[in-house]
Amino acid sequence: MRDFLLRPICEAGAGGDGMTLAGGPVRFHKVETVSVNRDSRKLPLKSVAPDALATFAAPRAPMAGVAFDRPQVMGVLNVTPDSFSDGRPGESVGEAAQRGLDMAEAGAAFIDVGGESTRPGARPVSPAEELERVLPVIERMVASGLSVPISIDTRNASTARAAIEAGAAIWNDVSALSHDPDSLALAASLSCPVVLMHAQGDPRTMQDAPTYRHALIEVYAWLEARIAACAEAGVAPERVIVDPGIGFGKMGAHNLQLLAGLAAFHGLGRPLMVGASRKRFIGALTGVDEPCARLAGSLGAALAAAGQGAHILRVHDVAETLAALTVWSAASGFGEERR
Ligand code: 8Y4
Repeated sequence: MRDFLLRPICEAGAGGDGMTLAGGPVRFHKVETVSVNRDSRKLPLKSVAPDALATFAAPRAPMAGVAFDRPQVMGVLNVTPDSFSDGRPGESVGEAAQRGLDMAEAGAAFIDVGGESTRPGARPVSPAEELERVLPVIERMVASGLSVPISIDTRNASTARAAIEAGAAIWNDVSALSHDPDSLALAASLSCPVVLMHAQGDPRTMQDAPTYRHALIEVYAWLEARIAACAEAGVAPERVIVDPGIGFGKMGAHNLQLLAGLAAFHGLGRPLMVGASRKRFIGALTGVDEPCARLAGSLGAALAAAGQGAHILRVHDVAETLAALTVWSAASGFGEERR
């Protein structure tokens, strides 16, 4: 198992020298070593292997037509009647679809539709029930001319297949195609991007004292191995988006280590997605029990992730996150572009 990583040290507004980080607005001028048992060291770029630097710096190709030259926002559209954070009991298909259209109008680059609550301790719903929730909403948004790609948040191959047939463009799987034995083969038969997210354990038990020797190194190594396993099964790495899975089998300190070390994941050479919005570690840091009241803390997490070159921020509050990114970008001297 890997016990060593490199992490680009990001300095917003540091000017035109150094290298661009993964094709985005952030630059880096040094790289730090991350190791399980040795102290971190800061290395000048001239003493880092050129191929490692090239992987950190290379622009990431667009996915589903969305460019990654700036942080993009993915709006969360939960259609779980029981979701404790933004579920709407009794909401109609039309109302749910309208929420998606509104998020696109507000500037979301993707809409992530999910019908199974994966919150800690949640009981799984059957794939049939999940599909019954998401499919009508996807069909309605497509029929209404939604202008941005839909991502389908599911661990089930049958749900993913039907959603993609109905027009979804990305498969977001919190089990990284490991939950359903049919998922790898289905993904191989498709041509859409897939989000491989790290989780330790399954949603029902994942928060029962998760442990790591070093969360950043272990999550990185796991994603690296998963990319290889997917490639073996016929899912080209070029279709993969990686995500460290904030809150999925992690204690507060693990989540913070992942966010603080986030730029290391650019070593995987893939677009990087992060979902911190409204999660429990934010509530714990800020003393806010109610998930809906965690906006301010969530914006802090979003800007921290953007500062380490995250390409996709999965958030509940699209307009607010975009406003924060606009000011962050302008105040960081990222130039003429709006963000
Ligand atoms: C309050 C509100 C507290 C929401 C917790 C939550 C991710 C994801 C989720 C993520 C990717 C959630 C489907 C969990 N999180 N997909 N999905 N990355 N790729 N919890 O971080 O939002 S659901």
